[in-house]
Amino acid sequence: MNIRTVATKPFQDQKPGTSGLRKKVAVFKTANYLENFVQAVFDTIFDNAAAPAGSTLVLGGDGRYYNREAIQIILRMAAANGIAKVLVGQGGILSTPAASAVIRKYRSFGGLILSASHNPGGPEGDFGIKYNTANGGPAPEKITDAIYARSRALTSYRIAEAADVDLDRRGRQILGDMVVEVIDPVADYAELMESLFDFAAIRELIGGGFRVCFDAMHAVTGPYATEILERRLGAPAGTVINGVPLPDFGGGHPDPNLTYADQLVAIMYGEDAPDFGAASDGDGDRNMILGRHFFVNPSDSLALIAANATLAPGYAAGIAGIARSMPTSAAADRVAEKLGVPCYETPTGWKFFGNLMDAGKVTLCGEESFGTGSSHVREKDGLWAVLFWLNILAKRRIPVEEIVHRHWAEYGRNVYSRHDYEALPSDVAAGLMAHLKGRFGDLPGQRFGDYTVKFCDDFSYTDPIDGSLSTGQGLRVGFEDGSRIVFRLSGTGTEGATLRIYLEAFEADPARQKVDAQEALAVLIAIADELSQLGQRTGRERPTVIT
Ligand code: VG1
Ligand code: CO
Repeated sequence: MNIRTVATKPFQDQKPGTSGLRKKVAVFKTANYLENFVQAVFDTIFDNAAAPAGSTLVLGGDGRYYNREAIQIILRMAAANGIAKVLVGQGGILSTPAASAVIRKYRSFGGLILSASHNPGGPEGDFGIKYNTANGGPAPEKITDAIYARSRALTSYRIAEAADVDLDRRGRQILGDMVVEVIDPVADYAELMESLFDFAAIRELIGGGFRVCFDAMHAVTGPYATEILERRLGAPAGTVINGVPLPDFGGGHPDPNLTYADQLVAIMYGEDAPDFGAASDGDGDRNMILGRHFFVNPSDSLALIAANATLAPGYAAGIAGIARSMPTSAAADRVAEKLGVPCYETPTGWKFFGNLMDAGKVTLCGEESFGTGSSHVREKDGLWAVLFWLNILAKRRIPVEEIVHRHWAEYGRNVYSRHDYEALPSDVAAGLMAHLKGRFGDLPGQRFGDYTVKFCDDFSYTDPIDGSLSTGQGLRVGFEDGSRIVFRLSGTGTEGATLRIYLEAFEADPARQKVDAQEALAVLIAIADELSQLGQRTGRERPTVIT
């Protein structure tokens, strides 16, 4: 095998964000850009030496534009860095949760997942890359920091001279001294789902006329959902819409929320709506759950799955604990309390859940951003959440809306909303955060109408397993009655800055729970504006996306 050592210079901006390195495709296509990051990963995990004998890497992505080209480059670099074997999804496809499952099942040392998740794709869109460790989860900050440091010191990378691998042909191929095994991207994942959920009960539910609509948004879950929902669970053809993955996601924004999944929303709020609707994102780790004319808030979904977990065979013995990201509502905390299990509050991003799951402290994890998952893998998992809901519905046989209403009546409702202000000038966003933080000394005790500030802080987290400290994770303003507002800057955007404002209030009275969240939160929304000088500083009259 011929290996070339190519001289290179460090890039300044290869710091991984909330979920790996995400940039415009044009940036990734800059000479040596992808190569530098990949070499920095290999140098970090192999300690600047060749890979240990017998190492297996998992490789795949969400099928977006530049996926195949990037895979060919990474395969040649893997061979040049002494990796013995790469498992790559056919067509270059592996959803993020499927990649996690494959890493775990085949005891690989880790994986490279190519995705910018819910960000748009295509030549003008975004691309991304993320390193996951042997537990199947995103590398913890310790490792991503080391990768970044290494990328800043890099002077060369290694790449094999070899022909392209045929990504569409399943089975073994040889690249230099390395074996490339092109695998079915769906099979291992589907088998894992069958081991967790009562497929017979779901099949019976669907066979009885229960109607489902799943929107794959022309992203990676198409083949997974078609295999599982239509083939294995017997849902009629057409249950999965937008099921063919396209490099530009059909021009859409593969983000399963009420704004971007508008086709599904129209179906679920239309006449003759199906009983259950769901969507997933670019790389298959997010989920949106809808009932007929009804939206399930992701924070509620986590709580509800926890409360009903034992209905699914994989969780029949109960759950060890729950973890949620800080901005996620405290609905799950109430369920944990009732179940007598711990509930952990972590910073945003799935990488903070890995240690807790590895230590057996938690079974279920969730984020308000349409992310739910469990210790079956180490990523959030869109279709898993959909199947969990179908399993619950198959057992309880009441509509989605009724399940949520009964849950609120029993536990109280954490009325919740997130307002996103996308593509703000970075200095405006930074100025707003600095202004708000500057007020923190005076805020406690101040009254805003009926709301009195109880505390405010910049959230930081000490990992209970390895003691590592993460700071600057979001500005919190808590009120005496338990309501709160959180301000956070996104770590996944690629244009300017995205400000996220998370609003939460608690309603214990069932007679007042069935209200519109925006109405119920109107006063808090106004307080958020006043505290941060939002309108004045951004000139925006309304959020880009409301969830
Ligand atoms: C967003 C979400 C966060 C999620 C992350 C990755 O991050 O808020 O909860 O973990 O995306 O999700 P941020 O920093 O933009 O708020 V995925 O589906 O893009 O991998
Ligand atoms: Co995603």
